[in-house]
Amino acid sequence: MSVLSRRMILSAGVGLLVAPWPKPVAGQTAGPFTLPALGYGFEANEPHIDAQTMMIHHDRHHAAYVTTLNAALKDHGQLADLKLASLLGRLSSLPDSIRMVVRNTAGGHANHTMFWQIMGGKGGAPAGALAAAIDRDLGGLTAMQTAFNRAGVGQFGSGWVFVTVTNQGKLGLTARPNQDTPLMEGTAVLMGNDVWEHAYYLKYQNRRADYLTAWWNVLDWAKISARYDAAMDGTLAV
Ligand code: MN3
Repeated sequence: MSVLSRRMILSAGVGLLVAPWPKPVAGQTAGPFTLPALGYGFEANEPHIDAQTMMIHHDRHHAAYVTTLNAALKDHGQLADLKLASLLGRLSSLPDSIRMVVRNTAGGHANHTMFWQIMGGKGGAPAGALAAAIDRDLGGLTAMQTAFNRAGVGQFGSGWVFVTVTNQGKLGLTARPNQDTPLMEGTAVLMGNDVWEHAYYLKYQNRRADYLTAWWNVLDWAKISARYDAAMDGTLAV
């Protein structure tokens, strides 16, 4: 372990207890990426996702991805200038020394940024163009939910389930391990669920299927519709 990474971990451990994240490491530039605000309270997704899970997940897990990503990029100024999706789209061209850490942390940053955006709602059903696309491409909301939940249960170990969207508005369903994302293949993400144990273990323990089922109750379909429109406008960031 390098001196820098050991320092980061020590700093991170202290930061968990006493300070909001991200906590800059002495002598290190702040880096180009920042932890986005949730946009709602930690309790907003109760009772389906508990406030403690939301706090740990956002303030610790996501914050750590951002801190580690910025540290990895700090000596690679030209990469640090890239937008997150562009960085994820060119992993194969990155230096060997940082490719894996960027894959994991930039992926984690993109995935969680999307994840917070689409929650904080009351579930229900999509409307308008998005509802029509779900009917056309994924067999309707109920069929989509069934296939999505099945993919989530079937994802071995940690990972994500995603609904992808093309710039013509065509939807697809896919799962990825770890913090991988379809953005790594240049494919936009409409929405997705985190099936890492840290996303659900405090409340659901090993019952991932129950978490996947409950998650639909906290979605904000207006936000997801806005992402759908942005994907077709070419303005969807991650
Ligand atoms: Mn997570």
